[in-house]
Amino acid sequence: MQHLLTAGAQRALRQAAMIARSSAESELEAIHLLAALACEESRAAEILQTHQIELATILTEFQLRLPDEPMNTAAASPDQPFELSEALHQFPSLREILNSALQQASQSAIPTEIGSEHLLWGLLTTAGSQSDWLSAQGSLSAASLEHSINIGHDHSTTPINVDFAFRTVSTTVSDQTNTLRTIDAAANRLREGLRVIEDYLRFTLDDAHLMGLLKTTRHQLVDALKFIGQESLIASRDTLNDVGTSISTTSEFDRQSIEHLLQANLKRVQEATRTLEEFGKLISVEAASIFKQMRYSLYTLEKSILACVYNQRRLGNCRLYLLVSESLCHHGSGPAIRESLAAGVGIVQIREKEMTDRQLLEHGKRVREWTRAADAILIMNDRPDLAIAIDADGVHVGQDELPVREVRQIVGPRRMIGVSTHNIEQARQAVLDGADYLGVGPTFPTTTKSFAEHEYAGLNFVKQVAAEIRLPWFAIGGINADNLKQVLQVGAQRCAVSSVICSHEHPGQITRALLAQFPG
Ligand code: TZP
Repeated sequence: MQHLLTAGAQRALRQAAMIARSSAESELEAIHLLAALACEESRAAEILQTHQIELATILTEFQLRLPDEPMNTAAASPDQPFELSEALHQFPSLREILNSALQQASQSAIPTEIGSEHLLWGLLTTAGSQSDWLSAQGSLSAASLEHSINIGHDHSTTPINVDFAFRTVSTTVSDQTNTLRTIDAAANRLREGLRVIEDYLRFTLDDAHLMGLLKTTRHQLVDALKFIGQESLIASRDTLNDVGTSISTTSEFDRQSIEHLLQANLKRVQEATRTLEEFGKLISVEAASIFKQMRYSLYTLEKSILACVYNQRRLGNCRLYLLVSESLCHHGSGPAIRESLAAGVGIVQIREKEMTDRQLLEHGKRVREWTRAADAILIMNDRPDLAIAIDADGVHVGQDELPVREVRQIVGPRRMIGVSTHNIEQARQAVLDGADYLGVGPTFPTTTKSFAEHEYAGLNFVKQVAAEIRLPWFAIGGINADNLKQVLQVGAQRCAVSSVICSHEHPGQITRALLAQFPG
């Protein structure tokens, strides 16, 4: 029977021979292999790192030298499979280690090549004083190593919370290879798609928050693939004989806009995670479960990214948002609304705490007419039912009012939902919850609404949001013509005000004065 070594294991053996030579040793010994395993990019190196066993420590402890010339990796890992008998022939001094590695690899439930992790096992179980030294470092015992080795292959490890049944499927070696080939291709597709989306978030949307979430997805991919084994994926790759590489559809090259490109890649990564999840079930339940989580995270991310794009367009040049309360207005809310609309306010919010529902309905209908005539957006504070009744464009809720999910159930997909936020965590959460815009404040002390001490956010919060969130947002709270500049200076592009316009003798005049301070 043939026993093959993975490319990583082959490289480690060759590297060990080079280390022995540069350390002027006549015979290749276990310590050289240990150093080689620690400097390779391999599962063994990962396991050693997990146990805080560093290459530098090994070199010092055993007085070894790395070769001056880096190893020629092409020559070191030829495409040719490398058989155990050949390794035994070339490295007779490692016979015991290789035999023990073979025994460990043969215990796997699925056909497994001898990998670097199995060589490490061989070392730990046969190499006398070196294995004592290894165990004395970190917490690397035979039991913990066996656990690490089997984590990628053994389906009976600690059960994890997945809601699909997993069966150990007995497959042929050829099925195994094709499964790994499929996973390798889907992982590449996913990695590439994620990169395109990340570049969009970085260079077009400039959204650090969503970019951070996407990066987490990329790290999840790395974690999931550890359960499958990077070396087996590479070994099963056969791009030259992949019939899919020569087939391309016209739609693949048809990208009409940057948003179209974005959407195509969002779909691409979701499809890739589904393939990974399905085929992953044949190899590792842990990996399949991570792929599933990734797919759901990508759905949420898609929604949040597209909400940013869509609402940026919807709110376009709306820089100034007016919250109107009858009680604040000198000459009644009607003149305040009409004059400020004429002067260029882009959004009006009805914020009445003292009107009955009947009064609100009548008042709301009038404001709807004025805002419609001015081509401005109308928002109802806190009342999704009344927002629908007066055909407002949306509803605004605070942290203690109905959550976005419930409001969405009432107002449907098209009306906007604004959410008040008082710290960066609330702002990030509102983006993921599906808000269409945010209120960010209070920026300065205000008497229009009372806040608990801990809710006072200040300019610093505005600055934080400016640095990472691109869903449209309005700085709010105590903003007037004297302090607006400071708000714009820390990065706000939109502001919401109430008393400064409502209580002004000439609402149109102060509106113009505020708008004149916005750039461009
Ligand atoms: N939410 C945060 S601050 C605020 C609200 C409703 C009041 C804004 O009013 P003003 O008069 O502009 O301070």
